[in-house]
Amino acid sequence: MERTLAICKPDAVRKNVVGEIVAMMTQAGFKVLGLKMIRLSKEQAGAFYAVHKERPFYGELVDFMCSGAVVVIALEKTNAVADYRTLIGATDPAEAAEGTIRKRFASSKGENAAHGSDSVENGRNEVAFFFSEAEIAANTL
Ligand code: 3AN
Repeated sequence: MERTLAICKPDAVRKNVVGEIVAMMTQAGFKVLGLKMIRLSKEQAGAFYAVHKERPFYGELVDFMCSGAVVVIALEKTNAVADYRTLIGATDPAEAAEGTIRKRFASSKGENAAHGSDSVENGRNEVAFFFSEAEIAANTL
């Protein structure tokens, strides 16, 4: 079993499509280990996206992720990281395949509806960024 972190970004929350996105996850066979709506601080968003610090869009990305509520979701499945990347689709919605979350709900490369961890190690670390093991254990009793 593998874990991955999904985030419904502020654009998806504003469009009121969180339920549809979660339904796409569960229909694709993912188990929800944890789910919460939160408002990220600049510090939290900056730390979460620290790997992108040198990229030209970093400031814009951090501001966007703090611009409204997000829904963070810990998912579990065999091959969760790769399978969830397939389900969300390409970063640029113009290149995202039919039936993917970003094809359905993203408006641009920046406001692209959903986040997904990009490696097995990041999947574990990003889930731990938002959910304690005790919290996940309590959710799965
Ligand atoms: P992905 O989320 O598909 O793994 P990354 O890792 O290249 O994409 O980028 C992380 C996040 O940074 C993206 N989800 C997106 O919100 C934002 N981003 C990527 N490229 C751009 C860009 N050219 N302009 C604005 N934001 C971007």
